[in-house]
Amino acid sequence: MSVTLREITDQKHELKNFFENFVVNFSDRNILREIESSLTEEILFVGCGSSYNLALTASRYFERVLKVRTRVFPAGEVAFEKTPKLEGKLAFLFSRTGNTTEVLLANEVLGRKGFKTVGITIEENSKLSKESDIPLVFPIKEEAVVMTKSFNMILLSLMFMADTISGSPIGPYRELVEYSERFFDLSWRAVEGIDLKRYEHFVFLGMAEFYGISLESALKCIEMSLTFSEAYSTLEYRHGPKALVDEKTLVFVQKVVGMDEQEKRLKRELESLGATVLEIGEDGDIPLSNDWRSTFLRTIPAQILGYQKASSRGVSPDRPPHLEKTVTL
Ligand code: F1P
Repeated sequence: MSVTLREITDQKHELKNFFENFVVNFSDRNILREIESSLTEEILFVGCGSSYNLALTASRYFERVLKVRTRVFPAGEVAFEKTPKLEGKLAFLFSRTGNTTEVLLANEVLGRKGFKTVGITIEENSKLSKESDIPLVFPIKEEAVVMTKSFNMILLSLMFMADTISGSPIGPYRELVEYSERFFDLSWRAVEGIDLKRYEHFVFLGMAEFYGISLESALKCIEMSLTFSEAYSTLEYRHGPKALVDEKTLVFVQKVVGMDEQEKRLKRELESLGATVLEIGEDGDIPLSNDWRSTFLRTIPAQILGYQKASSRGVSPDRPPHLEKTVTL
């Protein structure tokens, strides 16, 4: 069995155990105190590739729940000091493998500027875990080149942490985690129902947190299935990119609270141009609560799509050409 598929599928059962055994106790850590003491400052979120998408998505949720100001940068821009002036005292640095060169250089630069760095990784023995001020090592095993379940598990943990700090109830997370198995099956069924050979262009649309999810969705489909894939903030798609729509285009829309009317009109318009549109969310083709807390489940349909499209094209999702698990400069 493909390692990537195994790790995508692991989420069906692992999310629940991970939530009950790790996430709910996560709030004990001294990281909470650091965040609480930085709430009036700007907090930086930094990463590369999927970890950049994770940083972007988490930052939007931190802003929403904690009312903090955040800034998000690709690690390369921090590493080579191409950012505007950086202010604040806390930076979250994301790297699944913990050895990506730009992230390690960014950690050094931020340390020199007086930031306390939180190194978010799944590798205990990585350089990031050793060199960051506060290593946050997640108990997740992921071997494939393509990052899948760790994206969702880390995101869930950080979102839960933000809600813990803000004193929000945790009940809704438990419900979403309970629903994750069914959501996985519904996503699988929805993707299986698509004649994937027909589509050569994938588009992922979402707003706010769901924009980060859309970027990650597109990246999954590129990495696994080598299919031309793009992501936009939902309504941005009408401002130019839709010129590329035809009957080979498959569009995934992440539904957002209060946007039903706009989403309906967009769907109608894109369908009239020949595209197929699938909605993820309340009353959507793949049903899910539109609560922002559902963010940590929302890449699952695209992870399945990437895998299935790779299979239909006869390419291996485990061996994306030109990619390595860790990029070193
Ligand atoms: C970041 C990353 C991956 C991507 C690729 C190269 O790695 O960009 O997201 O899939 O294979 O590296 P990391 O810093 O999260 O380990």
